[in-house]
Amino acid sequence: MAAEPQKFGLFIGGKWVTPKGTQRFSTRNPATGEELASFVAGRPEDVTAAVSAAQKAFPEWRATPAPKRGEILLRAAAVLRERKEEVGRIVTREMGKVIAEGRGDVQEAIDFIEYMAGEGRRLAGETIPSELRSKFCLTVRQPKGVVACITPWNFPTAIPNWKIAAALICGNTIVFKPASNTAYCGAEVVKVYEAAGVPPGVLNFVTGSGAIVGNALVADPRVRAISFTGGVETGRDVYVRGAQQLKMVHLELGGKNPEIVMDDAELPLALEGVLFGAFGTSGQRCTATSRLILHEKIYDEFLKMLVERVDRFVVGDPMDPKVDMGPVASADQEKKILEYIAIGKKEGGRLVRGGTKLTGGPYEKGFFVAPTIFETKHGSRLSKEEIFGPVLSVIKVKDYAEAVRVANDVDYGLSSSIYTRDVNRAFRAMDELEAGITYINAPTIGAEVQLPFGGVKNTGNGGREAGSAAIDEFTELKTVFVDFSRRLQKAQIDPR
Ligand code: UN1
Repeated sequence: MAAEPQKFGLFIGGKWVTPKGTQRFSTRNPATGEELASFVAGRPEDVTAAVSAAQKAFPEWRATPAPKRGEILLRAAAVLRERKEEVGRIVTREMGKVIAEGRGDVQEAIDFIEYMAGEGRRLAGETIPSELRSKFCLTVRQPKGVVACITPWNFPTAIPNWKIAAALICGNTIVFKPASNTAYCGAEVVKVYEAAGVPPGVLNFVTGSGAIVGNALVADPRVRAISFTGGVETGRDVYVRGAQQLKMVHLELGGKNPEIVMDDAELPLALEGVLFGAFGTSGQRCTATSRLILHEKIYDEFLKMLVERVDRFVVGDPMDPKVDMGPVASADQEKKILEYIAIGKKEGGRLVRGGTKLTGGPYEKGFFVAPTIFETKHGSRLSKEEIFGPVLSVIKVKDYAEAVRVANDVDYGLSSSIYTRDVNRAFRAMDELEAGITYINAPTIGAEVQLPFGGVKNTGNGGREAGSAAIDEFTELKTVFVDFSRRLQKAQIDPR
């Protein structure tokens, strides 16, 4: 039985509020069309109120010792662990990834919050020698102030937490805007921090469109940094607008991630890798394997193995543990993916499997696209543009050099993978693949929270999140010189 849709307000200054006269929007289950929850369509004045609350809370949060902030984070991790199953199911119901992945999304959030809680007892600066006598030099980390976290729908609890937990431990206060179609997950994340005792105004939550809420956040001069994960076009726009106010803009954008399978690869292992990489989360990961680059010697054999497995792939209700792949996240997603499939056909790719919307029976009310495999030529749009769906381009190459050339010849560089048993080649690939992440004998997905995450080229603007890099994202480094010589010493000028 469908539960009564919940109604959420905004979370501003420690209170759930529904400002007068607001309009609402709802999120729906992409597998069934069921309405899940409704939210306030935030307006610029709501953003102003949220930023004011964050600004007001900042001095006290900044002054709270980082280990104390860490204790609150640890409580948040405990609350989320307690609620893992419940929130994992909300993830699956709201964005359609299969339930094992819904739980994984939440686990990634828990892992990261715990990792950042520990950072409260580090937050390390450096001590560096002075060129002068009786002078001591060091760096300390200070929070940036009010920061905006703008997050996507594909990891609706993990990615918000990558940003929120890191920003909090560093002493920043936050306005968090989730993707509209996973606002329910976003609200649950906020409830976790509320239950953990984050003080009022430290974490604020404003739902609504990017055009209104996102833009108002970017425009507010009090917001000193913006951490954005999403599409390239929006990311570029946020970057340009942020630049006008010299804001720090952190971007995590698209990918066109290759899995290379060499002729000496362990083929069954590479097969498991590509299935998980290409069709996990219905291909809707920035790290999804969207290109399979096969050595010509194993091309026919591997493609046959792949097709046999895909033919047995179960697409359906993502809540059913026997299902391999759920729906795509929304009508917009479905439309875009089907458009790319049409492009693939038109430009002469050979459709090997899938290529259709699934209809009838369990698919009737949802957005289901069959797992799709195209044989493509490198250079075609399908082989170079991000699709963000269960569509895999297969490309034949004659040797390692060509594989790397093809792998690198795209506008993105997030993740990459090579399957080979040649250790020298594996190390070469580690060096030569143009990407922020390279996996050897493992798929392009599966990042762990204690390592930096991010990419090169159009995937971002040079920053990394997760790992200790997350601390760089959310702090200013202050350099301190302490002169205890009791005289004026002149660097570069005093006799050496
Ligand atoms: C993303 O798709 O934006 O490595 C994040 C992975 C996940 C995170 C993906 N742990 O695929």
